[in-house]
Amino acid sequence: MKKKDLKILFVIPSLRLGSPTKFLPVGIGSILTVIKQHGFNFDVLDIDIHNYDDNYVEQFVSNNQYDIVLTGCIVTHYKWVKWLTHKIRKNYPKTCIIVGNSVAGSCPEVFLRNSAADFSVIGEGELTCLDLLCKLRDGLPTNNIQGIAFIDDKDNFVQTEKRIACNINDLPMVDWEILDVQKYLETSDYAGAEGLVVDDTNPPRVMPVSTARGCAFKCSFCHYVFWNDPYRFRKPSSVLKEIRRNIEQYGANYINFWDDLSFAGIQQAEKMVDAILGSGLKFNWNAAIRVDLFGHPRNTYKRRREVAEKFKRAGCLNVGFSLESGNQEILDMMNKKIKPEYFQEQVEIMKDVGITCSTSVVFGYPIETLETINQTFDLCYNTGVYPSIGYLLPLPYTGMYKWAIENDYIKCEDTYLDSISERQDLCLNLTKLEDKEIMYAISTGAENLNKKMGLGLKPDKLIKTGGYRKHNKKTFNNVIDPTNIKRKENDFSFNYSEALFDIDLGVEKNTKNLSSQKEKGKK
Ligand code: B12
Ligand code: SF4
Repeated sequence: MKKKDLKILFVIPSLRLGSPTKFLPVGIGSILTVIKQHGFNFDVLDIDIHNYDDNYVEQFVSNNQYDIVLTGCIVTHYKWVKWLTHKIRKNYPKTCIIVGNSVAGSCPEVFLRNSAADFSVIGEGELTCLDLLCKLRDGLPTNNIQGIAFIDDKDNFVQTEKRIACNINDLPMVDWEILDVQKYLETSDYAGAEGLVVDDTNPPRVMPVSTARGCAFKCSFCHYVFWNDPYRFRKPSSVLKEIRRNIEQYGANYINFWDDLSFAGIQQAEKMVDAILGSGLKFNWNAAIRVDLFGHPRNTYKRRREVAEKFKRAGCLNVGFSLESGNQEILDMMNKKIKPEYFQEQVEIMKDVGITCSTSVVFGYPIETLETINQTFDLCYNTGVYPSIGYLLPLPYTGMYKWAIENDYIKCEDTYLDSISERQDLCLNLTKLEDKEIMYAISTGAENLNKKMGLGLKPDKLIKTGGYRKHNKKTFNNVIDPTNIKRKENDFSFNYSEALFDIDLGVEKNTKNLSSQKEKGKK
């Protein structure tokens, strides 16, 4: 393609079109920052923040020709991304289409064979994307670029050597000016800011910061793009530099640590909170941890409690950690490497120091029974935490996806991936229970928990299952013509955001918290 001034378009998809809460896209934002620093010019079609519907997108890609179009998102948006690539290809056969993130990287062959994309970028995107754009601009061979996959001239699937993970401290902080950052800030007011006390003098200004990449664990239902890279975390000084910028330039007062795992150990965590305390910066924040951080007896109770207190003093308002199941056998099958007791102890410590807890549970492992479902609800009740409830959603590259294929639950991967929505929908039932039985047990358990905890959640807020009827096909062998996909067949209307953020998270109500603010705003 050798061309000095490539015409490049980045498309930012919307996972939840029309959602009142928007999240700054950290992954694409980081790629755009690196590409810009290396002198590339590009346009951005930000579907998410502008809520462009499919007609608009279709018109846009039909009326505007580009040499290269790039996009990427989570694999649950597989069908839509396929649709987009085919729309581009239909109008402009020579446009090079590059797709990253798990939609392309966790199932590269299925994706490349069914979409109209030319390249899948696998794993970390910044350097691979830069390498690819430079080679395309200079007309150099692309088949030896690390971290990509493509279908060659002989129709063979080719996956190149893996790219070694970069040093995340060397990456530039995301340049949010590339996007409509003000609009994002206006619509991300409450994005994940659990526990934030807001009043007229302190309006929420929430921004994400990525402090770590990947996770030190490999649970059998999980996949993250940095799966094959070692767990890495940024130096506190680098994280704080970005937070200072966000406070000074954007007036941020709440930072979401947008990580799979913000802290793998107590020492790492303590170093970060000490640095926050020493920085003099005043902001609130939340982080993603595991139940073993403050719940595992490998550190004394006293030490765990001391570090938790420091968290609070450093401005932490909420930590997210997943119980997943109250049944040890299921936890073992998940490869979670935790015990339900850790959860109990961690919740106790966090509540003691005044930090709220968000947790999630996954129902639907093959050995799930009515009894194990109750065990999970009982544990939530005993600890006083209302969880984000979800079903096991086997996603590509996970142990449970492999299991579902081997056990004939997924017959055609492409059709299955077209059908999936979110974990709040029962997309594939791997248990011995009937669909109705498991759904009833879960909604009853949720309702009981709601009553026992006196939360007053309305039935539609207990768990969102609206998509079930649309996605309850048991066998996925109904192949869809990829050139003629209608978005509404798989409508990704938001639900998880509501399920997560609209509820009282089992927090002591000594302050005016977000849920009540939001309710007030609605009235
Ligand atoms: C923020 C977030 C969300 C936001 C997304 C909003 C947004 N605009 O970003 C919301 C809340 C909407 C969300 C929803 C869900 N999420 Co989420 N989310 C995250 C979270 C916490 C941070 C994402 C992030 O910023 N990562 C940091 C950046 C640096 O990484 P990245 O985005 O992956 O980008 C890199 C690469 O992917 C690649 N890349 C990305 N884009 C592009 C584009 C191009 C062109 C190229 C070349 C490369 C490329 O390069 C980037 C830099 O290296 C991650 C956990 C995590 N740390 O990744 C989970 C995570 C991505 N989510 C996950 C899941 C499961 C979900 C849900 C499916 C949960 C559910 N309810 O069922 C839903 C999906 C909703 C839907 N409708 O489809 C999983 C992904 C599973 C998978 N197989 O992909 C993750 C990894 C969490 C986990 N460990 O389970 N999520
Ligand atoms: S579920 Fe959590 S702990 Fe398990 S691999 Fe995924 S991010 Fe890590």
